[in-house]
Amino acid sequence: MTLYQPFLEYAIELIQQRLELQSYPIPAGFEHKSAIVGKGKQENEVVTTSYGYQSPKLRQIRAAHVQGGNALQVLNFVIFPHLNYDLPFFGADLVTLPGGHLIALDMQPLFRDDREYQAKYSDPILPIFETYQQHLPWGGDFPEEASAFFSPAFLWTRPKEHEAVETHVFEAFKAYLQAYLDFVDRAEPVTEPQALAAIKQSQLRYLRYRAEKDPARGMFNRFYGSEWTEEYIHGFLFDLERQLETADSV
Ligand code: DBV
Repeated sequence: MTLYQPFLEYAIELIQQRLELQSYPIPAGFEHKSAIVGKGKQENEVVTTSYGYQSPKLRQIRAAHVQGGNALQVLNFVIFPHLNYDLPFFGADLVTLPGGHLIALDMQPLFRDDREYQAKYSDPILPIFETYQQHLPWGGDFPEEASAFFSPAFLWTRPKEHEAVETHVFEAFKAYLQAYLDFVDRAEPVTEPQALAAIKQSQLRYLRYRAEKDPARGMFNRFYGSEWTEEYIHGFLFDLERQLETADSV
């Protein structure tokens, strides 16, 4: 059972159609990682596969796909725009664990409390959000400090039924990604130095939060050890700081 494989295939096909796509380098040893976990009947192979792309406006489009049997399926798919665009992040965290499904889908704003920014990048998504929220009610508690990073169109839900993931969640994922690519089509480069500095600060704030609080850290530590995990997080999943240290343009 590979619940999120169709999501991944859809996303890759769509970005290939709509963007001038190039691959994004994945550090050696991180494209494919597997481990045997559990004992006896519980024994399972857990495979993590990584995907990376880039386009003229998008610095990194990347996915981590974790497959470890029926009760362990994760697709974390994030798009990080180049620092000279005010585009939000596309963020999808699709998680199936023994306890159930946990779905987070959003266009995560750079400037959440800026009304003009909201009008540009959140308001247009609200009708899409409302369409799917009818079937996918609010998922309840989530870390208070994370709320600063989500938009009013944050779809956060814990569907009880497997089928809801294959239908409503999949449709919502497609609609959000299409709408995101519409934003990308229209985005114009930012040139004003103050605006550029604000974008960089906001991207770094987001990135540091996600790297520091990555909810998958515990899971990856258990499967693959902490050395691999930290390198995966800082060297691939949330790599902006590293890139700023080494590259002259990002
Ligand atoms: N989450 C990631 C990456 C993952 C991943 C890179 C590759 O950012 C998986 C894997 N998310 C993942 C797993 C869990 C969650 C949970 C395995 C379950 C952890 C567990 O229960 O042990 C949205 N993801 C979550 C939660 C939230 C998100 C709110 C619940 C965490 C909790 O209750 O503590 N997406 C996540 C998030 C941000 C985001 C926190 C912040 C900006 O964009």
